[in-house]
Amino acid sequence: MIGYLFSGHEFWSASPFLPAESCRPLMAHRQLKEFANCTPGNKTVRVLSLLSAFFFSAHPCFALAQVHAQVPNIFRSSSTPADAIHRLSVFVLIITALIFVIVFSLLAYAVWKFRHRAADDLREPPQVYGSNQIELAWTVVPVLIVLVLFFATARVIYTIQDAAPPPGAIEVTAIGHQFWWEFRYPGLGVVTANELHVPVSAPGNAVPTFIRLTSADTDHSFWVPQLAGKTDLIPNRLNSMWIEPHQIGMYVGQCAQYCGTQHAKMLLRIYVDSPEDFSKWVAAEKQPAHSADSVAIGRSIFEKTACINCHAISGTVADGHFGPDLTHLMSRETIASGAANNSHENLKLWIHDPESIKPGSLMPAMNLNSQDLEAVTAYMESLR
Ligand code: HEC
Ligand SMILES: [Cu+2]
Repeated sequence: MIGYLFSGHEFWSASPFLPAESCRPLMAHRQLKEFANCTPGNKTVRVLSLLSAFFFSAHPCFALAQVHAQVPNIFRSSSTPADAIHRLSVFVLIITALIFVIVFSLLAYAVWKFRHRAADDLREPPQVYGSNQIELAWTVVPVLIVLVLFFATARVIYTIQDAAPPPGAIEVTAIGHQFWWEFRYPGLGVVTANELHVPVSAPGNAVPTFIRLTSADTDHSFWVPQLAGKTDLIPNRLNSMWIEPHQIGMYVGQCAQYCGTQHAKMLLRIYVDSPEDFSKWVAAEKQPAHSADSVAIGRSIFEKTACINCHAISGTVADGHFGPDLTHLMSRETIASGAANNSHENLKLWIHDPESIKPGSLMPAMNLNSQDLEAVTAYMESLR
């Protein structure tokens, strides 16, 4: 059990990131029974360990989602603030583990050494009152330990929160929506959703990304464990945080503050690109929407339907901001905030009936007939 907790794997695995074949829905009934039979101890202990085994093996799967097999991991930090938090947590863990070992050894020693013996005369042992030495020792030592933990934590909090953006830092505004993320790069003129791209920060050429966070509706929380701690997105308030990733790759996270029905399907992906890839991505995102004649029918249906009240596509009349910007929809690997892969089938299913992918999503089913649905999907797929 302890192993499970500290592997940081099972517990944090956000299933939509796992390929279907690695899905292990729930520990099979038979396995649970075997587990119960091989667990020693009385009934209560058995029931408790059974429950915890069940809880930690729970692994809900969504057949629709088959993307990267990466899972967030709080023990594999890959960014300056996350490294500092990780070092601090190991430090705290070592100190508390030492206290645990010392206290439990003394306790075990006392229980053994002073156990009841047949020859005991049953008199009270000597009672010690008012020993300044003992009382000072058990007051001062814990106070010192708490002070050490307090200052170590305060130092990390201050170094992270007081960091000023160096020249050349990337600036992003993240806006939480029920149940998706809006990302704006005010300095670069880019607007996107759910999948954040940032450049890698190499030693000697630090390019951190500073993120200002707010919300359009309820409270959300931005959490990518490998890159930084959690920061809440609160309406009418601007919070801030930063990341400085050292390794190219894709990092996953999720909304860490219950924000409504689909909170669990409000997933985050951060793509840490090489500087060249990042510039290429920015250049492509700045382009207005690609417009091909072959999808003119789909485009006109899109523009004559309520879609344009909620979605923006640059270079067209669509200028809604209730839903994600669709200008470069196809540059994203997932749709609906990581709830499904961005494939032809999923896009069509989403436009036909968002509830089937994300029950409770705030996009209504638009009831297009099958011809129109096909045309609008083709238009969406032209938005590269
Ligand atoms: C009432 C507002 C509203 C209308 C009308 C609407 N949408 Fe949406 N749409 C949303 C919201 C909100 C989301 C994000 C849902 C989520 O992820 O929880 C969304 C998500 C999407 C996505 C996925 C985008 C992404 O990157 O995740 C696509 C594609 C999409 N809508 C297409 C359409 C099309 C096509 C129409 C018209 C037929 C349409 N929408 C009509 C609100 C709307
Ligand atoms: Cu949320």
